[in-house]
Amino acid sequence: MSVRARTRSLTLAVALALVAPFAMVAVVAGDTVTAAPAAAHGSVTDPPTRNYGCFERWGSDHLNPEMADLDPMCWGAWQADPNAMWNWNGLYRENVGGNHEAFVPDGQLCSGGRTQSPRYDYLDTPGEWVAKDVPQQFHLTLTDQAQHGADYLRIYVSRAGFDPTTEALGWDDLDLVQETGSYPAQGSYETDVDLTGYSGRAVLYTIWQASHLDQPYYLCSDINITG
Ligand SMILES: [Cu+2]
Repeated sequence: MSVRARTRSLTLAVALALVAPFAMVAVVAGDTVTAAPAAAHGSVTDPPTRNYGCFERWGSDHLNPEMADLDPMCWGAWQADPNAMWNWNGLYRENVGGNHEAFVPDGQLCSGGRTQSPRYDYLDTPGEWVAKDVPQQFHLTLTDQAQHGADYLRIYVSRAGFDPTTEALGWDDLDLVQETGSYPAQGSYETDVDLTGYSGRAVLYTIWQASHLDQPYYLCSDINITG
């Protein structure tokens, strides 16, 4: 077993050990739908969320020292807590009752209000997150490994003047651009997004309200709107 593989196995073992008690609590509470593996949830994979993007670019190369120069925010995130990337699909809260703004404070939107702290906390850090170039109209894909279903996807974009390299995202930085209807349980939920009137560096913020229980996901994707 290579050093990298061993590190990864240990990381996964730690992650499972941490998650298992929560899964048991959920079962005791009478929830019968949490039988899916703890690691199987989902995220916006295109345009990729901060932690999914890091996983996609560096997951098989996360010990490469060049990451610090080539992708400094991912490097910082790996140093802070590698499980933010291994568990790119687990950035959720539970029992929010739709009151997202009450549970997720300004400055903590990309960590879902520091859910499972400190795992995802670094994702709130302003900086040179790698941004994907997108046209003003594009297709968003949310990958759902657990097939939870979706009550809705609520999609926001940061306003002109918001600079994700120097500011942590707050609710008043966002414009709501779309709320979808529900989706049946399946492997991905896709929608067209229209950002006519917006340009340049921005954060796309997606709330995925899963259907199997009250389990919303809070997902920051860095984009550069062209055209
Ligand atoms: Cu889930």
